[in-house]
Amino acid sequence: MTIEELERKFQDRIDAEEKIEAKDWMPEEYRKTLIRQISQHAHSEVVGMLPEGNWVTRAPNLKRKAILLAKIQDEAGHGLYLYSAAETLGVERDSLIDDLHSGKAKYSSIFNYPAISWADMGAIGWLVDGAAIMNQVALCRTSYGPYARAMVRICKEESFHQRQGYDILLSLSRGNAAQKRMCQDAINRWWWPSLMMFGPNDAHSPHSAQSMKWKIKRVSNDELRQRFVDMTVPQCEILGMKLPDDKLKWNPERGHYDFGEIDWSEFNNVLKGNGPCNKERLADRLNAHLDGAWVREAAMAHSEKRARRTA
Ligand code: BYC
Repeated sequence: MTIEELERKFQDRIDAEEKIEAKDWMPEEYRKTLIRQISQHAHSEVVGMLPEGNWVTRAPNLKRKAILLAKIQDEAGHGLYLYSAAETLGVERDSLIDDLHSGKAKYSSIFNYPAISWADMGAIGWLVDGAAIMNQVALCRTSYGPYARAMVRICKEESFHQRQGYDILLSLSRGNAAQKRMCQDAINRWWWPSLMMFGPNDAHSPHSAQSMKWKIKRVSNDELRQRFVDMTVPQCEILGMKLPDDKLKWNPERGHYDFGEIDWSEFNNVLKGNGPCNKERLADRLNAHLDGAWVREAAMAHSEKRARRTA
């Protein structure tokens, strides 16, 4: 078969909603796009543990601490499923991790903002995990089988994450004046960066057209962002808090909330490595990796010993 015929057959399978599996023929660009997106996603899960890890020892009580620990462990697990999904495409996990540590690979912009109060644990769970779920529910129907299947499990865990975050903010919003202020301040700081998580506007998203055609992406950046805004506004009303956007208003004609313009210069600046915490996050990740070298060596030695015994 010629390459054109293979490509046509591949697109027919995608159009027929068939899942593409690891050993199936796929265009080289499809493979590369998936490796890029899945590995960025994996890196985001792993770097995403850092702002929260900062609060484990300062959680206000034992129950909150146990819940936060469980959430952070889930995120490590999500990173592992996703690195495994990327490996099915013929790439080595070590090389992906090297690209993260060298600054070559991206991870979600959101994790370059500081978590400065306990209320930030609530805002991250409610807004950041909420935005992540909105994106990931759509990815459960992505065309690449191993990625789609990983997403199903991840989404179940993410919905617990979102609820635990909302629960933290609900408690603070019913607390004393200082707790209410803390809650509002965290919402003010995390709202706009959460909207940026969905990526550039569709008109400025270089990968969207091809990724939508290949059904890697099922819903566009702008549409997911709009769904997130529509879902979040009523939840914020229950908290009795305000989202920091004067242009936020229900539009009965569109059947959606209108909202203000995102500061794209801030987004681009964070992507270039100049956000408030980019350098700190990468340094912490690299140190954690170096600190874990003995664990990796011990695990390798153990598996070699077992293999020798079996042989
Ligand atoms: N941050 O053409 P576009 C979580 C990049 S973590 C950084 O629209 P695409 C959690 C984009 O990569 C959840 N970079 O790209 C964990 C591209 O750059 P390159 C993370 C961004 O791929 C712990 C360029 O901008 N979720 O749940 O079609 C605690 C052009 O963009 C961002 C995922 O990773 C950004 N926000 O669409 C709590 C979901 N946005 O590669 C929670 C999987 C865009 O050309 N990923 N860029 O250099 C996706 O769904 C898609 O990759 C995106 C972007 C919607 C993010």
